[in-house]
Amino acid sequence: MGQIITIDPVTRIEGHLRIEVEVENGIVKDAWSSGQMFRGIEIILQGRDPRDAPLFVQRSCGVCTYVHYLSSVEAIEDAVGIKIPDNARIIRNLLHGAQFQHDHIVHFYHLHALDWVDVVNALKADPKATATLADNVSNAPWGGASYFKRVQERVKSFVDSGQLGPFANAYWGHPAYKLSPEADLMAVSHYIEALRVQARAAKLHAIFGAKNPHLQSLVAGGVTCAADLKPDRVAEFKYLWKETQEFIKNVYIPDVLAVAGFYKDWGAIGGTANYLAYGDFPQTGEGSSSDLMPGGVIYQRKFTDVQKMDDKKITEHVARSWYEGKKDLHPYKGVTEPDYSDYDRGGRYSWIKAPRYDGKATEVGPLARVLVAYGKGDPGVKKLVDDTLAHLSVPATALFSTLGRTAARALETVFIGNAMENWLNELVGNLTKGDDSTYTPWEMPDKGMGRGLNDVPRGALGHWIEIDKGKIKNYQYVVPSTWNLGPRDAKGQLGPVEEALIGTPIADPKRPVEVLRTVHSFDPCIACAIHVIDPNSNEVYKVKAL
Ligand code: NFE
Ligand code: MG
Repeated sequence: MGQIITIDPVTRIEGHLRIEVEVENGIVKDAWSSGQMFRGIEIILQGRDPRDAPLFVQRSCGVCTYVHYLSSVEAIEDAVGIKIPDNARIIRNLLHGAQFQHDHIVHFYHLHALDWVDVVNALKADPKATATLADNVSNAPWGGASYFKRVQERVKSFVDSGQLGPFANAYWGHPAYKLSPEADLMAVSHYIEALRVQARAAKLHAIFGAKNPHLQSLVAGGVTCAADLKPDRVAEFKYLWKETQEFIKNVYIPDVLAVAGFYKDWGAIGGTANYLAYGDFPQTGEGSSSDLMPGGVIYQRKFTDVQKMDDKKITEHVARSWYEGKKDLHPYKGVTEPDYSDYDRGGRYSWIKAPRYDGKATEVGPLARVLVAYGKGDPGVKKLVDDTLAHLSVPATALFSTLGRTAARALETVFIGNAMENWLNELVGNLTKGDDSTYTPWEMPDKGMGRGLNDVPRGALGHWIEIDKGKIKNYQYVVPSTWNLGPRDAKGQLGPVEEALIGTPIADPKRPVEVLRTVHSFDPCIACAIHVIDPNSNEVYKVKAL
């Protein structure tokens, strides 16, 4: 047995995740991903009016604040057989697009960048040389030697006072950090700017959704923001959208490319084999066949051979999770019966279930979506990906990696953000024609079964509902971070993040920044992945942030 490294909790994520790796001769040989909290939202829903579900499930998470709302409303619509008006589809796409813009900016700058950027090293930078570098790589609206000098002084005052705040407890000075001091200073300053940008981007949700987090304007049948479909509100949305999209194009994308240029070796580390996308952003009333980001499945990295996605092939395993039962079940038949035993690497070790598609562990998220769209030949995605590969001088195989996952997230942000302009124009066109319909009336049936499948910032999200006597009989959701961070299944097959970690080089087992790079590249959200915190868990598992 090699040496076991335990990271518990993994920080810069939502929820409680424990990652263990076994390292031998400086390489990860085995890995375990464990969700350390239990939530019983699915159990709380049983017996309630189905119209309660969207409001309850949305509270699963304050990060992807909108997506459970959307999927739950769509699951009811599917069960009842409701077709929503065109304007409702467009508004939902706009709110969903805004979620991507906001979420991916926050992920790159505030949750992931410090795995690649050494904040303390930025103190060694020459502000003038940093200004020249920033002019060369990005089109940021701020810059110049005096600007970078001020940022450097702020960082220095943090470091000198010993109060690093959000920059504390990192592995500064680790040999795996490769950026020049100037690139580090540029990235740190963009980290600070991105805090302001994300606060403004969050207002997009408030315009057509009343607030953020936890929007208020969706109901089964359509949307309720009819009073906001006015030129001034649309113009306000467009203004904020444009400001956000300009940051994405002029700062986020160039920063990802600049950082990636220092870490090309990560184009061969952290990949997985199978990928699943449900697809999203229906462009017409036809539904998923008109999705901007198409659905599909890729086996064994064969991205030129994208298979059709069939949600009947989804099951969830609990053989290695703290739930009763051993058999894998389709979400319509899913059972969530907690049964906690000790943490046992050879047995049950997580509150996360293990979803499988056609029996296989599949990665979901930006990389899966981009690979599916690329493999299906979408011209817009193809151009973005090919230009990026050419810019970095790396082959397409470099996509199957930690670097590929982080780059794919940036590329889809710009792609989806661009499409939002078309949706706004379409909305204005409908309103100008006099089509201001936003809701289809319906009645609650006695019985029904339905699902809402969406592709949300972290990946494929599905909600399944069974209605009986007008009440919720069963409700299950399978969430992106359940797919990506789930444990082994009944057959012993590893979950995607476990698979991705194997083969990772570790320079210093006491400071495993390399493990964090791959784990963070999935943008884990354990609040979502496990659907009331176990008050004992923090006592049972002492924090071992090695
Ligand atoms: Ni709590 Fe979420 C997204 C969902 S989880 S962040 O995106 O669903 O993986
Ligand atoms: Mg959808």
